[in-house]
Amino acid sequence: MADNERTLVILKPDAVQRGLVGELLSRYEKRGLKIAALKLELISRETAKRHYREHEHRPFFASLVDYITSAPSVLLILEGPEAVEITRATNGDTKPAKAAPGTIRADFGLTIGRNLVHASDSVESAAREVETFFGGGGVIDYTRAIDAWVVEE
Ligand code: 3AN
Repeated sequence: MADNERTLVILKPDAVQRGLVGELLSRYEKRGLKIAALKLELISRETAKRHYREHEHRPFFASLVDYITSAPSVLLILEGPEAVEITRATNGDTKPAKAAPGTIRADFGLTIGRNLVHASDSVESAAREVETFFGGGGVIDYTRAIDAWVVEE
């Protein structure tokens, strides 16, 4: 069986404002991923700049920080085998026009500037992002009764 991983997901302000939180959480849950942490938070500008620091010199950096801090986001940690890759595949391509049908960004999004969700792009980024958003606690280790029906031993 593949290694269990944890990944950090953000349901961005557009997802919350459009009333899509339940629908998007449901997609991850139906895929079999387990929620290890979950909270609603207005991301601070300082945290947003740190989270997106690799894009600091890109022309869209200021609007990206404005967008992610404009209203509350839902932050969560998903857990499961290959959770990093599986969650990004569930989200779809960064650009909604290129996202495959059936992915979140294709089914609910039109433009890159309102692409609804974020997920860590590697196990290393996930560890850093989990620390950024849940360093203060809130992650719970537990098993689900259905786990043996989702992942083979
Ligand atoms: P992903 O979120 O798919 O990992 P990244 O890390 O390349 O994509 O970009 C982070 C975020 O920056 C994207 N989710 C998107 O909101 C924004 N972004 C990326 N490229 C552009 C762009 N060319 N124009 C506007 N916003 C962008």
